[in-house]
Amino acid sequence: MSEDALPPDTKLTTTKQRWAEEGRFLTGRIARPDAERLPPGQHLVRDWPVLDLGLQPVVTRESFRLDVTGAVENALSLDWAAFSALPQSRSLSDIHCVTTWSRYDNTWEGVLTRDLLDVARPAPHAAAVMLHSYDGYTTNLLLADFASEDALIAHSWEGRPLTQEHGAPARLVVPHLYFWKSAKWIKAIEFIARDKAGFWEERGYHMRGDPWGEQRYSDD
Ligand SMILES: Nc1nc2c(c(=O)[nH]1)N[C@H]1C(S)=C(S)[C@@H](COP(=O)(O)O)O[C@H]1N2
Ligand SMILES: [Mo]
Repeated sequence: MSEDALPPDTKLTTTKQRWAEEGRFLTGRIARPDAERLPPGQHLVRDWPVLDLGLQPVVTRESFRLDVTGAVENALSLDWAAFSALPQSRSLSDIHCVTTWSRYDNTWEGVLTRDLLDVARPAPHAAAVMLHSYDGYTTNLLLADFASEDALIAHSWEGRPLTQEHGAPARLVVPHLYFWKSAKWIKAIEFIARDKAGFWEERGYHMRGDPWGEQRYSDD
């Protein structure tokens, strides 16, 4: 697909890139989700912070399109009606942001990635996905992570439609990875044969981003 113009460097963008270079917030501890609900180096918040590149695109349900492209047998271009016609599910999960805040018990509603995969049918050589958003943001996921049972393309949070700042009309939610993998204002899901770096992954953040393994930054 055509490349969007990348948003300009903002203060937060430059700061977060520096944290990756310095290895900020690493505790060196190991934790497992079954033993410890709060991953190492995280603290709990009750509100829901907004984090993005500073551009919050206005995407209405009327203008929304979600394209499913690349290594799939059945490429899709879903408008809002087609997206809403897919099976709808609810899931409860925690958020863990690499900037160290976590928020428990978020109720999401939307389309499970597994239900989308049933329709799109990834080709045998598909190994990863690149998510593309309306603000020019990208982030990558291994197919197995994208397909995890609680991952979904969410349109609602706590029973209400997502607000614009949190990614309306639809965003990805992949609860078992740091929240930068959960692309807001989702525009396209591109299936690819080899994992490659998205926006933050190119800027020093980890390719996978498992909070319990404290995979904040890339090793090199
Ligand atoms: N399209 C888009 N998605 C994005 C981002 C972004 O800048 N653009 N930022 C990521 C980061 S770093 C985080 S922590 C979460 C924040 O989501 P929230 O603002 O709903 O808390 O969105 C992720 N998804
Ligand atoms: Mo983040």
